[in-house]
Amino acid sequence: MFEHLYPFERYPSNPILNREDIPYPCNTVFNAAACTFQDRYVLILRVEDRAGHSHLTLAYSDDGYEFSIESSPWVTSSSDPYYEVYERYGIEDPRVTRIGDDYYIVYTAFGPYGPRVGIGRTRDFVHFEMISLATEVDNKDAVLFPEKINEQYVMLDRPAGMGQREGSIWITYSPDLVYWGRARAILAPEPGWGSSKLGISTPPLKTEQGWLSLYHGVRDTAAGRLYRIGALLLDLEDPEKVLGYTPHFIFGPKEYYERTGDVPNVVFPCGLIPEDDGTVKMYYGAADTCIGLAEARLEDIIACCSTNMT
Ligand code: BMA
Repeated sequence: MFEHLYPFERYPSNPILNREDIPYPCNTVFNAAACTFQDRYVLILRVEDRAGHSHLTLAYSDDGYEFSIESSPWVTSSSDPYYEVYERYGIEDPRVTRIGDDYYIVYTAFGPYGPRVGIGRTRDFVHFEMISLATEVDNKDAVLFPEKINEQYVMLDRPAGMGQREGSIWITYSPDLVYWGRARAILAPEPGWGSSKLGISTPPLKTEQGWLSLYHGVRDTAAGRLYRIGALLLDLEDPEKVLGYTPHFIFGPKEYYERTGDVPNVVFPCGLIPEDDGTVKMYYGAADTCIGLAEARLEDIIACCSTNMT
């Protein structure tokens, strides 16, 4: 009856990936980037090892539902002395954006100084070239736009805030993916479902109505944090302009595998794949323990972005 408020439908055989599917010992698999490459679906999995540090492992699929996982990690923390300390505790929560023939992987580098945004590139999903640690610490949840705007690369990120408001969504620009600037805040937490912090979840998807991204809103409750999902539409030419966002969450923890796990009550998408029939596949980490898949019609998500709409 209220389906239009919750456009996503879960894949009935969720979760699609569990720790048992990883062909080597690990603690969990969750928060995966998603894209297509050479007619196959690719997931860049965040796998947490038994020491509690994360790395990235590739999974491939012909249909987007059944994935086979590579037998060893693809990208692990950098051993380059220039980067090593900042990735010492792992690399987490990848997002992937294709620009031309290159696939840019934006992830959280985690080390003793705190989280930073890392950017790397691949053309073949074999070689991975590190480009930069793009931000200072206390920043994560970053995504790149799939094209330059006004000759600049554009990124959304989440520098931490102060006091009760722990983090908002910001936009920043770069000529070369190394030096970033002209940063501005575009969406802050408000009392309600995302009152503690907001962060971008999926890279912007170009639609006729604007750049569409999913974002997560976090609410601190007496029983811990709740991670839920909204959608955000940005102006195609000036992505600092928020055209609309969802007044309510459109996806949240409900099923047992989202409610129970290492971190309960978390849904955390990092990848959204558009299909030719107007639907999208959303891949999301569930309770920091496994990966779920949910599908929606793109137009239904956009229709939910009513706040701010004129
Ligand atoms: C965020 C990130 C995510 C994680 C989420 C819930 O801050 O660390 O990797 O899924 O918390 O634990």
